[in-house]
Amino acid sequence: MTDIVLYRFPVSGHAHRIELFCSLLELPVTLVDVNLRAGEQKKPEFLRKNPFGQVPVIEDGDTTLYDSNAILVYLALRYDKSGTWYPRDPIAAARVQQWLSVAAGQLAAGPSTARAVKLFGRPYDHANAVSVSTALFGVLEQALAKQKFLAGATPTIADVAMYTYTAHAPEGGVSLEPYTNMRAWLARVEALPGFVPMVRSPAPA
Ligand SMILES: N[C@@H](CCC(=O)N[C@@H](CS)C(=O)NCC(=O)O)C(=O)O
Repeated sequence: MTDIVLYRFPVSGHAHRIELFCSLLELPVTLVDVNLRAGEQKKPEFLRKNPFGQVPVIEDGDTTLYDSNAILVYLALRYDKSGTWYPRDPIAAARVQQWLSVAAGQLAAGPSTARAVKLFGRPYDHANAVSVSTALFGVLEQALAKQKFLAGATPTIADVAMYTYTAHAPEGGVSLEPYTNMRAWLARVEALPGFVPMVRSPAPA
């Protein structure tokens, strides 16, 4: 199989989702860094790959795809022979989709936004992002009291989508200390064969 090309930024959690999932599936990947600080993602050649001017983008043969969750769905349906990472059963698939929506919703508006303020000086409302994070983590903590992974007993792309910005929440000033079940789940994801971490950034003082 020829390498999948992943356009990413090393501290982008959205892009890390894809690097992580490719590694879990043992898919060969060529990483191409897009310098977000220099605005490379808004240049015409990159906008042709993703009109929203964001990473991640993948190229797999003739196919170009953007949006991290769409890419996770594609990779699972195309390459996961076990069929477990994105189950085909209607109810099981919907349980995964619920968390993909949370990843694009509360996880992006909460921990990801809080981190963007602290690490990159983005002009967002940090207090609001922390409050969204606290509400989200309350729900996650309860969900993980009942099961090992977000959509059931085995890992799915829901866990991949939710992992990175949850694990890196302290970089945005959101502590994981109060959440025992969540920290145990993060450790379970980190113990999966093929797990690769995203580079850590210093937590704010
Ligand atoms: N919904 C998109 C969000 C991707 C996203 O927010 N990417 C950020 C990096 S984490 C980005 O490229 N930001 C640069 C910009 O918006 O100019 C996805 O899931 O892929």
